[in-house]
Amino acid sequence: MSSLTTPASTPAPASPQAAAATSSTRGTARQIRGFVGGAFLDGIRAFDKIDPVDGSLVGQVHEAGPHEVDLAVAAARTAADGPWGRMTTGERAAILRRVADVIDRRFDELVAAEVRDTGKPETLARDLDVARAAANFRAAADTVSTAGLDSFLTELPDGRRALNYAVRKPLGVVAVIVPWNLPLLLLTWKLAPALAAGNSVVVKPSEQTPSSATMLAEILAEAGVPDGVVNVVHGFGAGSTGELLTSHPGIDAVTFTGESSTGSAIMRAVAPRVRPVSFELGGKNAAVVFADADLDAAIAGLARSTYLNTGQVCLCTERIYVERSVFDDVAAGLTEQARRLRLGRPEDPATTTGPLISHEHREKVRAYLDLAVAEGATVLAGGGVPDLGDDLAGGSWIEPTLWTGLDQTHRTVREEVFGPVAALIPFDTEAEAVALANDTDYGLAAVTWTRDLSKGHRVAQRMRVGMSWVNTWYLRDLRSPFGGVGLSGIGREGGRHSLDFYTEPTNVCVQL
Ligand code: NAD
Ligand code: 6OD
Repeated sequence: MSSLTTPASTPAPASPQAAAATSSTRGTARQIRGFVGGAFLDGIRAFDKIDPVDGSLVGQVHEAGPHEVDLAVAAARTAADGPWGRMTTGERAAILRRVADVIDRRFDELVAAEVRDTGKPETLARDLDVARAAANFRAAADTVSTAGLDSFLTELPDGRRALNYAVRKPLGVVAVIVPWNLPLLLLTWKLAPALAAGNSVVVKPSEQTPSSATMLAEILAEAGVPDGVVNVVHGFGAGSTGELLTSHPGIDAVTFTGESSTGSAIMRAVAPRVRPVSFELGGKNAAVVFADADLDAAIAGLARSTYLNTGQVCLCTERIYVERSVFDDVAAGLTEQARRLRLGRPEDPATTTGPLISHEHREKVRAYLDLAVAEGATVLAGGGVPDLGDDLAGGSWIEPTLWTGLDQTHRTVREEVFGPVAALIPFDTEAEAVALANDTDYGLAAVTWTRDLSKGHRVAQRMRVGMSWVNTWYLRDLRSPFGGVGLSGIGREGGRHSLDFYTEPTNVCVQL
């Protein structure tokens, strides 16, 4: 980490035009600052953000220290006690829809920011990340506009009658801590419903992907979200900004997406003050392919669920169980698909697959590739670091990889890799397939491929996961519950499930 000393906590102009100049340039390096109380904020130091495509410098990120985190929480508290939480849901929903409109208008800028930070193909950033950011705000506006109150008319045997109704109140100040794989998508997935419910927030984006969060703060201000309602602090996790935030006494709840071990650390941080948490954590997701499946569709679906975003989606498949009679067909088809993926620069429309997020993450994934071979894997595709020429030699590239020859005893079948890798394992019966898929400490997502719909429903329901797909993957309604069991998380978000987390009901009982 290179460090750059800057004056701590210097507020910068709040107008979007002035702010854009202040947030984006100083000298030659782009400066990525925090955003607190409606103004940009310098950090205690700055660290380099490196482009995973070629190792070039993206910019310098201002790390928030204790004072900056205090300022952010104080700004959020002031805003939480202000007009935002007292607005009608209709007024807040209208502002959130304006946010979605501004995202649409600044779509290309957001795509560019997301691509610079992650190296993902531009087409993916357009079709998935930024499109979903706007959709998240519209969905949250719809949900809050149509949410009713719980109400019960109570009639007791002694003749007394009472009307119960539960009003939903915001939690107050919510810490929103998000990872680097789908930075804007995952931030807005949490931020939009938190705001719709009337909360103020302090956002801590990943140190790997700071840019789109700072840009979003400008967009929210432009759309009319009052100052202090959304604050962004940048920095690292343990021993840095993330830990300062989650252990801060002014935080009323934490919503977090990231590694399971980080979830444990956050639980410990909030335990003394018993704050609610919503956790979307890691996974070691299974797909089950029955012999009666449409194999072409299954192979194409498996290629997508294994390799999308270079395997860096929490829902990605890393274990593929295939009925023995079609095992060789699926292995051959998926090997061909993996080898056809095209690694390259994000702006090239032919690119299907970007780099991993960082050299550090590549070292982790590469260690699993080596471990798989040591554990006895046969490598059908990939297995190492590609040579993409001098131009991309500084990037954190890895080959899309496929293994056979592994089983449940191997670490590579039990531990989350979070890269473009999967193990193919044969099975003989439906019961065995379900048992293998459920043989994990995680429990986020599963996919079943079959033409037999009864079997599809049956197996999907028996998967010990939060999300179970049949003959598709990642397709879903944003109102559906999203989350995991076991090491994959606590709670559900999406539609009314998000409102349930981001609000605290107060029941009012009136004797009639
Ligand atoms: P991570 O847990 O390392 O970091 C996530 C965020 O937490 C970052 O902003 C980081 O700075 C912060 N952080 C780290 N340690 C912290 C601490 N002690 N206190 C407070 N904040 C801390 O995860 P990552 O490497 O950024 O993301 C990859 C992981 O996220 C994978 O395990 C993946 O499965 C998981 N993930 C899960 C979902 C889901 O919906 N279940 C979605 C995306 C990613
Ligand atoms: O699509 C979503 O809403 C969502 N939360 C996706 C999570 C992906 C994990 O990497």
